[in-house]
Amino acid sequence: MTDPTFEFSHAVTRRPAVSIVDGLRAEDTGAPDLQEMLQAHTDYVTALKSTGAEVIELPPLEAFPDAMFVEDTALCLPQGAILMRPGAPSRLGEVAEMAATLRSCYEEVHEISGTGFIEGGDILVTGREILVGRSARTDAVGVAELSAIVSEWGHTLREVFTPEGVLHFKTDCSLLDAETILSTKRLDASGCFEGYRVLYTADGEEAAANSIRFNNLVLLPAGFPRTAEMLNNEGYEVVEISNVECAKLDGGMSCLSLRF
Ligand code: CIR
Repeated sequence: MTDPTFEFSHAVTRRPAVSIVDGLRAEDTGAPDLQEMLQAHTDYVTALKSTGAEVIELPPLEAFPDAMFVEDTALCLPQGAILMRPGAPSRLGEVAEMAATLRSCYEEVHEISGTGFIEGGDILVTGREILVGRSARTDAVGVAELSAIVSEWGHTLREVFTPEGVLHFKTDCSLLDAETILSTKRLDASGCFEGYRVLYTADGEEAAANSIRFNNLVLLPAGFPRTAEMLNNEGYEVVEISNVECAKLDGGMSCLSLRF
């Protein structure tokens, strides 16, 4: 039996484009360096492949500076995929660019087609439910439309809230296994993970929360030694990937792939 929350045979990634310097960011801390970003992206893809998964590597999209953050364009579940409707206007067109790839992988592909907005970075799929954080990018109408689609497939969706000033719900948390979540203390304080086993990022290492469990590995942004040590002590196999350039655009480990 595979566990669909962290055992994956496929991932989709997209290489960064030259236009990445125009990517969205909450605060300008300087332009990302494309060469450094490409190196980190290669390391990321290599880590995914090292688990035996097939990685579909899509080419850069100059017209969409944030297109490398593919996670926001779709939700991939065992029953099918759902194309999202990003709340950032400059990112809406990324969805059509992802559609063909997902249609070639899945028999069933739905789309959020109403007036609401929802981005994949606000969605955490656990062993028992789908948590969706309302945020500046994800609204109640978008959440309701997704809820209707996934309930047809037998999933329970629970609406939660992304903390003020945090880009996405998963900026502050990630799934380690079906029942275990890596979270910042500030997000867990909202009570959204009651009943789960929660491991905290070390104080001052909140940016380590945007990690991914992918098969046998936990891909963790590099530079958070106390969180890495805690995860190692808990028995997880941690691979550290540089996130310096993506962090300038509020990106982390989860946003760089779709996993199914
Ligand atoms: C954005 O603001 O949309 C991008 N610069 C970063 C998106 C990160 N995506 C994610 O965490 N899922």
